[in-house]
Amino acid sequence: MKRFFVLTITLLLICASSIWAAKLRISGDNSWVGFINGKKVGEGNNWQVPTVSDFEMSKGVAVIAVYVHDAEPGNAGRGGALVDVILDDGTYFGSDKTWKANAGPPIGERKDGWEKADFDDSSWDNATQLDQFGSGIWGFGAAKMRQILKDPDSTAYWVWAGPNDVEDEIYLRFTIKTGADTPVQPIGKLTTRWGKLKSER
Ligand SMILES: [Ca+2]
Repeated sequence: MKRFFVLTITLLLICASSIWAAKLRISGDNSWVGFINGKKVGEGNNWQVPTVSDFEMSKGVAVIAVYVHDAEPGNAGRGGALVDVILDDGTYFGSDKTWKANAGPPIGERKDGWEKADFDDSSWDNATQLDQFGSGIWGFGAAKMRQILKDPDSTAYWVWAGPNDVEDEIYLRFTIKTGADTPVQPIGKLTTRWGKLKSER
């Protein structure tokens, strides 16, 4: 009985430290493809209809990679990308000038593994930070977007790689890490995982 108790506590600690439930939300003007740790999770072509993808962060790490295409060449139209990630304890990460950004060829011609988790983005610039969600040139679409985003409201910024009246094919990356120093534990996910482990015994 004591041994079972120790095993239980050990499993709970492993789950509490390594598995996080999270949500990725993306909008792009005009179209986008989103990846988590190199795996494609969502794509869209109407910036007022963002994609929402639930995922699990094993080992507390996730690399978010997003491609956005602006359909109007050069200054004929302005590109924008709005991305955020919410962990199930409420921790929020929104696109801003700290995200990595890079302009390049259309996604079908890009073969350098830019979306992979282990890709080296250290040579990429920081993103150009544009309007915050709800304001600026995309502000009129916020009400429709909120019907899909629901809670929490986005506090992310529309971003781009370089000037958004010049570049039309852009790539974004952001790495999320939760460590032992993260103050809040993912309680909801822990319960789910423990229930699954128990039923497998
Ligand atoms: Ca353009």
